[in-house]
Order: sequence, then structure tokens, then C-alpha cells
Amino acid sequence: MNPYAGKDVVIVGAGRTGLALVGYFLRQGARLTLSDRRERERIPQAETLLQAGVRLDCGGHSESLLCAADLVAVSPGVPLDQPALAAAARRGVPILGEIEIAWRALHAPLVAITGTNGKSTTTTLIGDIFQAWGKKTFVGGNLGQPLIDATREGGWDWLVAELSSFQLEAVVDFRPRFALLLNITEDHLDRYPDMDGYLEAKARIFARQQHDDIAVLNREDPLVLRAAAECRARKVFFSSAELLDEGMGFDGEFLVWRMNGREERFAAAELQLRGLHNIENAMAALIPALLSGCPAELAWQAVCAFGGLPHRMVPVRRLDGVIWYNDSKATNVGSVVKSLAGLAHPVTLIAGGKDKGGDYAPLAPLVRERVAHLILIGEAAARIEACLGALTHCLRARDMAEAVRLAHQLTPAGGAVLLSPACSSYDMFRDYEERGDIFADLVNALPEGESKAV
Ligand code: UMA
Ligand code: ADP
Repeated sequence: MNPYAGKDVVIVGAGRTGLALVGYFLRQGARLTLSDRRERERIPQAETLLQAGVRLDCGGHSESLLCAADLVAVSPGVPLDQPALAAAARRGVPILGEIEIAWRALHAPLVAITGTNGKSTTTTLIGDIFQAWGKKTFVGGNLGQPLIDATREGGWDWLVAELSSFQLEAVVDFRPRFALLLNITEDHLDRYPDMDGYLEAKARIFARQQHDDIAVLNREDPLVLRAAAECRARKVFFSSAELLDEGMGFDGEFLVWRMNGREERFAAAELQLRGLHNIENAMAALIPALLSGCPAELAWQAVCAFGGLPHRMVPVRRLDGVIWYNDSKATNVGSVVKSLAGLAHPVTLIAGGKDKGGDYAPLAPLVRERVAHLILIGEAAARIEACLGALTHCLRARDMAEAVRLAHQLTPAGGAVLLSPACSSYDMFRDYEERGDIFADLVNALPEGESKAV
């Protein structure tokens, strides 16, 4: 039965999610309105949408429209306390996120991955493992292609979805077979009143799981354990600090999987991914496949074949003895800590962007120890400078071009330049990908032999 035929559905947000939802609800025969705070000229494909019979509500969200809807389908970037949404909720209008809508429409087992960092890497690894195992697998979510797009085809054996805290806020019955919570450090405090609010959103991944579902948890992260305290699913742990009697552990050399009296060992040296955080991602990624009967060697080969995603610690160029890294995806403090911890050289760090209201202090020990020059860009520059500026040579740049020019002048041979912003990109760029691409283009355009540092 199609629950949406002839219903009035308002989709809020005309970004990637909103446009994918339009496609889905048109196929269901719903009567659609797309609502966005942007003016009509800035809505992508506005004419095509109108021709397809979609009404547009632009320049804000009309409260009366939302209150009269049978269903409001909300994009993750739209806060649920937005006044028109809050009013519709008070009237009893169902407000569902895209993940919930997709979940209700899809029937294959689902692996859901969340955490502050490592989601995209782990999601991609899990997709690669299931695909190598010959399973027809959809891989998407916050990572890129919205989960609702999986409804365009049938026959999926597995669905693998990266989920952000924003997406998890608007789930109701969502019940993944596997729910992975990788880690929790400060992020998105511009959306949540405090860490508890962020934690609560993350914990929703477990809310509807039952005893025959599985929660995959980082045993070394106290906030992960707190978020999973109420979870009904069977808990399976991974630890990068020690071996576990049951679960996935690490002895410094081997990832060791022990379950029901059996043991599998995987040599970390075979991985292309670097850093202890990537060992954690690999451990978490293996667990759903191993528990689902995938041969261990096949799963491990898939993990080892993976060389990493773009914009995560990618060496862009070696120029005059300096290595330049693009780590534009490091959009919070926790990820910059991991990136800096992996570099032994004196580092010139380019950071800053849109501030998310968190504390930059966890960076202090590494900045003091490893960062020779801190170049700050974007809206967050003043807050970062107030926190870390006294610990090293700190200066501001108007834009990325100036930041790259300064880094080129200041960084001596043997050093490294790291773009690892600890902030989102939306104050200066379309997204983190554009930020990373612009950085890489500027670096690749630098002339050889002109570095002035000695
Ligand atoms: N908008 C409104 N009203 C508002 C807020 C936004 O109308 O109050 C409109 C904007 O004008 C814009 C649209 O909403 O037209 C954007 O919607 P969106 O912000 O939900 O973004 P999408 O393009 O739908 O992309 C979203 C995710 N973005 C966010 O959560 C901010 C993408 O994750 C994700 O890839 C995509 O869905 C598919 O699932 C990006 C992200 O930055 C990568 N995620 C955050 C992160 O990883 O830290 C959570
Ligand atoms: P996400 O999708 O959660 O943003 P990514 O896999 O894209 O995560 O990695 C983003 C950045 O986060 C990486 O550049 C790295 O610095 C850091 N990172 C990756 N995995 C982890 C992890 N398990 N723990 C902490 N930091 C991590």
C-alpha cells in the first residue's frame, strides 16, 4: 500500500536531500511543495520542478503551509526548532527526516554508521567489503547520495548508510540491523545547546533496535558507552588499546577478532590507511561483515585495498622539501588532533572557517609541540587565536590564496603544511570539497625554488 498517494507533502530544504525526496514523493503520487529559505532564483532546477507539478515556497518557510500538510519531510540542515516546523509539530503534523522515510520504504538489512569522526571512511570500507563479497549494496547517506535514492532500484542485499546527528534527530521507527557508534568528541555546538544534546541525537541510532540487532561500539570512548547505555541490542565492542575476550582488539601489530571461541588475526602493516584512528575504522568496518558470515580473508583484502578518501590527509605536493597535505574534511577539533598527531615534522597549520561553538583547547598540547606557524582564516580566526595564538607564531590570512602564500614563505625544507581547519567551510566555500580543491590548486600552482624560509 502506498501511504503517500494524493497526500499533501511539504519538503523543507531544497538541497541534495530535498531534491532526492522530491523524486521519491513524485513517484509515490503525492502533492508536493518544496520550501526553502532561499529566494526562488537560487533554488536549483526551479523551472523543472514547477513543470513537474511541484509548488515552491521560497524566501522562508510558510507556517500556514506546513501546518496544513499531511506530512513534512525535513532536510538534515534544517533545525527542528525552526519556528514553522515547531508550529507544525504542535499541530500534530508528522515531521519525518529523509532517513526515516527511506527506512519505511526499504526492506534490505541496514548497517548505520555514526560518530563524530571516521564515518565516511568506515562507511566506504563496509560498502567495499559487502561488494567484494558479491552482495548488491547501496552505500550512501550523509556521505553523499541520500539513502532515499536506494528506492530507485530494488534487489538490494544490504544498505550501508552514514548518518549525521542531524539526520538522527528526525528518525522515529528507524531500526538498523547494525548500528555503529565510532567515537564522540565536541562538534556542532552551534546546533545543540550542549554536549548532552549532541549525545542524545547520536544515541537515537540505537533507540528502536531490539535484542536481535547489533550495536558496534568503541570500548575506549566513555561518551560512546554513555550514549549506548540504554541500548537493547547485543553489544559488540572494538578496542584499539587491548585485546578483547569477545570482540575486535588490537595488540599494536594485529587486529584480533575473537567470537564464540574462534580467532582471526589481521596484520595492521598490510593496511594502506595510516594512523591508530584508521585502525579503529577498519576494526569497526570488519565487524558487520564477519558477524554476517563473510569470509574473514575476503573482508580483510577489501579493507587493505582501500587507499583513503579525498580531502582526508592527502599529500598534495612535495615542494622544496616541504610536504603539503589537504585535510579539508577535518571539520572539528577531534579530527585535527588525529591529523597533527600523525605528523612528526614542524608543521605550518592552516585552520579556521565557520565556527561551530566548540572549544579549541584540546589542540593546545599538539600546537605547542608541533606547530611552528598557525595561519588562521575565516570567521573562527579570532576565537582560535584567543585560545591558541599565544602558543606559537600565529597570523591571519584574508583568504586561502593568502594563507597558501604565507605558508610557502614561512615553511622551511623538512617541514609540512597542513590544511586541517577544525571548522566547517560554509563561511568562505560551498563545502569542504571546494575548500580542499581550491587549496590543492593553489599549492600546485606555486613555483618551485622560491620558498624564502631558511
Ligand atoms: N535550508 C532551509 N532552511 C533552513 C536551513 C536550510 O531552507 O533552516 C535550505 C538551504 O537553503 C538549502 C537546503 O536547505 O537549500 C540545504 O539542505 P541541507 O543543509 O539539509 O543539505 P543537503 O544538501 O540536503 O545535504 C545534506 C547533508 N548536509 C547537512 O547535513 C548540512 C549532507 O552532508 C549530505 O551529504 C546530504 O544531505 C545527503 O545525505 C554534508 C554535511 O556537511 C556533507 N554534513 C554534516 C557533517 O558531516 O558534519 C552534518
Ligand atoms: P567523517 O565522515 O565522520 O567526517 P571521515 O572518515 O571523513 O569522517 O574522516 C574525517 C577526518 O576525521 C579525517 O581526516 C581524520 O583526521 C579524522 N578521523 C578519521 N577517522 C577517525 C577516528 N576513528 N577517530 C578520530 N578521528 C578520525
